[in-house]
Amino acid sequence: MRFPDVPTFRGFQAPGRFEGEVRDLEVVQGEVPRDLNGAFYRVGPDPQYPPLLGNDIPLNGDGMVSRFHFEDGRVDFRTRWVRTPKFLAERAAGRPLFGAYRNPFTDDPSAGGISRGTANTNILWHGGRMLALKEDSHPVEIDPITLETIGPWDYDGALTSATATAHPKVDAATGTLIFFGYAARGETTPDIAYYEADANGHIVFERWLQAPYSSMVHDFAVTEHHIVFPIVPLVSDLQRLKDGGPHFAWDPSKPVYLGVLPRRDPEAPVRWFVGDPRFASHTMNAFEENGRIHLDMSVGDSVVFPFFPEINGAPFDPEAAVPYLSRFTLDTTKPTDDFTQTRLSDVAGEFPRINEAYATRDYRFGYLSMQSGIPDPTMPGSYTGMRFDLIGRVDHRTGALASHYVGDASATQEPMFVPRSGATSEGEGYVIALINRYASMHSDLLILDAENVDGEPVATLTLPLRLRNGLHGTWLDSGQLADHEASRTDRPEQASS
Ligand code: V55
Ligand code: FE
Repeated sequence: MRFPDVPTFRGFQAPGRFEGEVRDLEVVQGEVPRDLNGAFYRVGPDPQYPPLLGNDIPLNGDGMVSRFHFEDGRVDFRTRWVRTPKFLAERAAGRPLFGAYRNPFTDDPSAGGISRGTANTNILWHGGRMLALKEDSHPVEIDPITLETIGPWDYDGALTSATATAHPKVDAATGTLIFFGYAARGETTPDIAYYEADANGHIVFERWLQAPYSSMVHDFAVTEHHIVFPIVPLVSDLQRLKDGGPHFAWDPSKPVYLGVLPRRDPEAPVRWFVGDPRFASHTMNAFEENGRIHLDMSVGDSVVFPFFPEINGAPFDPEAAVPYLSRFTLDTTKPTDDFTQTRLSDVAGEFPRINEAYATRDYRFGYLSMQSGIPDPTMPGSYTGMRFDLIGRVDHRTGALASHYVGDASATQEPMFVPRSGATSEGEGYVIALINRYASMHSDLLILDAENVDGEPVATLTLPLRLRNGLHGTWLDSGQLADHEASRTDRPEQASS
């Protein structure tokens, strides 16, 4: 086999395609804190086979999950592909069967009817299950200890949508899972299915609605009493798929809609707030205050993905694409349908995270990958792209930004906040991130003190391999892992090969 000689599959982004483990990772700086016990999980695309059509976009690789298990100052690493139906079919065939990203019309006939999901975007722990998520398909359950695949999970048949978001929210106060599927009646349909599942993982509420147009709804927002669907003009179209075109296109003639509905209300009309076109991808958090909803997201003037074309063929605009953490405010007490946007940081940033105990509520701190904008001479031109050279912590109370520069010829992946065990305040904990080292072509795992992000790192561990760019992940503390091990008897057979 041979992968195409294009940046998506070369250099640091060359396919990893390696499964295995490294016990007791080497610590090259500092010391791993003994009060950091649990496991950090992250997932990203890593193609098993070269693209069927000769080239592909970076979002379409098979989900590769990595696990870093922390115990008494030691860290063990394990990495394994999710055995999705797609992965298993292609492994059995010994060749790629699925074509372009979210375009089933480009598949080999033998792929017909098999789920195209890659499980490559996020890891969720909820209701005693670990799920690998991709927004175009159903979740796939994996074992949080071995990373072996258990199989697709449809909530005992209650997941009636064809899809489920990779960005569900857990209300920490109740353990409730709030999630949705878009393109819920099939690719490019404007249908959205909204669900809530109780702390045991049983779906207890379902409601269907229609977006004003079909688009990528990558993330959404949840507050104590409301949910908000951001509809941004990265549009999809069935005819374009049939013509063999890309799944999404940027259509700046369309407005942004923010659809607000009260939680767990089967009937209340969706209220659509309307604004000028712009791109918004990931939610940091959202909360409400006296009838106003504040929604903190990374927002750019234009689409961030260079591989989804402008609908009329205009060239990709890298300056307009730069995302900044911004706050949308919607006043539900007023009759008007407008909303405001306020920039929360003048440093570009994406992959926002929080202390998950504060999800859906007023909060003070957020963590994200940021771009200093200072060009790195070893990486010409990279400063307008997506190389994140800073890990930032924003303090919404003071407006202060603390940041850690991850080094020359280096970039951070999504920073994960881990609360310190027994913490008494929101900000107490660690920030963990995988760092790409482009000069030596390997990955480091960096641990920062969340209250001293700009100080000396707590520890740096080094991996004897390269983990290409991933997306999102989660943390399970040692208590959650122990509970899971105790309940691990009589689970179904696990998918192998
Ligand atoms: C994103 C990632 C995806 C996807 C859609 O914003 C959006 C990121 C890794 O897959 O299918
Ligand atoms: Fe995402």
